[in-house]
Order: sequence, then C-alpha cells, then structure tokens
Amino acid sequence: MAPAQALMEDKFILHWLDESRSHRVLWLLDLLELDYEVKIYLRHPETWRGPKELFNAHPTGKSPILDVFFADGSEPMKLAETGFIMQFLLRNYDIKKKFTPTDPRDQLRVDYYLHFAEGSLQNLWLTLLINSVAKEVAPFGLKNVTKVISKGLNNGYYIHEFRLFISYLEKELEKVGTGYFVSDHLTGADIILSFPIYENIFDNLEGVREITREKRDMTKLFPHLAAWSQMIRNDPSYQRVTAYMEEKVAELIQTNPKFTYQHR
Ligand SMILES: N[C@@H](CCC(=O)N[C@@H](CS)C(=O)NCC(=O)O)C(=O)O
Repeated sequence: MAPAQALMEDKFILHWLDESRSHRVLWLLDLLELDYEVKIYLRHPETWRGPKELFNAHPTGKSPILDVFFADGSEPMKLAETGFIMQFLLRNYDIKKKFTPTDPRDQLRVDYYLHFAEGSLQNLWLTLLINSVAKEVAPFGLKNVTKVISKGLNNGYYIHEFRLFISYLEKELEKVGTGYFVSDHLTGADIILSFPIYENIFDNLEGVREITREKRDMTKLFPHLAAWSQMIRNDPSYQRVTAYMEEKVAELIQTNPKFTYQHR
C-alpha cells in the first residue's frame, strides 16, 4: 500500500465543544474526507465554561483536542491547540493539495495566519468579551465600579486594537484580491480565521455592536471581510457540518437535559 493511502486510513476523534474554536477543526476533517468521530461537549448555559468531562480528554479541559489513531499501528497521539492541529492535518493529510498553496511564500502566509488567529486575534476578542460582561459577574455592590474599570479598559485600549486588527485584515484581503486570505482558493488561513472573523464578528453583528459600540454598518466598513464571510457561510462542507452538529446538540439536550456541567 502506498504511504499516502496508509495515512488516509488513520482515524480521529475530535473533542468538540459547542460554539467554540473546535468547529473549524471539524470543518477541516470533513474537507479532507478523513475518517473521524466527534465527541460532543456542551457549555454551561450560565458560565459558558466547558464541562468537567473535557478534562478527561486533556488536562487543560479545553477544546479542540484531536486524538489520532495511526493505521500502521504506531502509538496514538493527542493534539491540542487549533493552529497546531490544523498544521498537522494539512501537512500530513492534504494529499491532493486542495487546501495547500503551491508557492512556498504563500505557505508561509498560511502558517502566519495559523499563529495570528490564536496568538493575537482570538485573545483580543476574548478580552473585549470578558470586559463587556464583567459587570454582570461582579459581586453585588461592586457592579458599578467594575463597569467603570472594564469599560475604561475596552474604550481606552481593546476597542482600538480590535479596529486596528480588523482594518488590517480587510486591507490584506483587498491586497490579495482573490476573495481568500492566501492564494486563489480556500486554505488553512481561511479555515482558522472562520471562527474569529465569520462566527465571532460577521455572524454576530448585534453582539459586536454592543461590545465595541460601533454604530456604523460593519459590512459597509469592511466589505471584503463581509464578502469573505459570505463565502464561508456558503461553503457546502461548512454548511453540512454545521447543520449536523446543530441537530446532534439539540438531540443531546433533549435526551439528556441533566447534562453534567462543571460549576466553578
Ligand atoms: N488556544 C487554544 C484555546 C482553546 C480554548 O480556550 N478553547 C475554549 C473553547 S473556544 C474552551 O475549551 N473553553 C472551555 C473552558 O475554558 O471552560 C486553541 O486554539 O485551541
């Protein structure tokens, strides 16, 4: 058997948390037509944290986690960190090079986005989000002071950084001019950015308005990012995995309403 085929016989278990970064790993597994299973975890409806069962998958209790079972019998591997997982999958399983640029300089751009998405963009969004809900979780009596501090941090620093990053990404897309972040077809760059740009922002415009106090229309301010988000939304594989997971999550909630959440 040719090595490429042997690799395609490998099996995967994705530990997938709802409304999380793990969705793009699922999308990539589907795009690469790999043999995978999904283990579903639900967030606590109030704290929005993952369940304690995620700690059985990995000591950090975070998702995504990918278990890899090699067809050649070598020792299974457990992978964490979205960018790293995606890099591993693209390097080893994109046999037909469908999602890999041919130009080595373009490959470097993909690698850059695999780091940028989690290293810079996602943490910024998370901080904005946490500051915007800080008042609600603050103890009674400290809510007003918490609001002043968290709003001050967002207004004085994080909203500015958010605009900086989004404007930068808009210009990058315009510069490439193909509708994709790298090259002229879907690559790991678009797949990893689907969560911070499409899911967090362009599929959540009302939430963005509340958090960033941006009154102008984001789709008009950032037309290239808006059109790119539409491309993600319309991707048949993205639609298929999204609809499938929505159905599975609804089933899980219905059949197991006492899903055990970790209270922290
Ligand atoms: N940098 C990590 C972040 C992983 C992460 O924080 N995952 C979140 C989901 S978006 C999580 O599992 N949260 C559950 C919790 O912290 O309780 C990655 O890219 O995989």
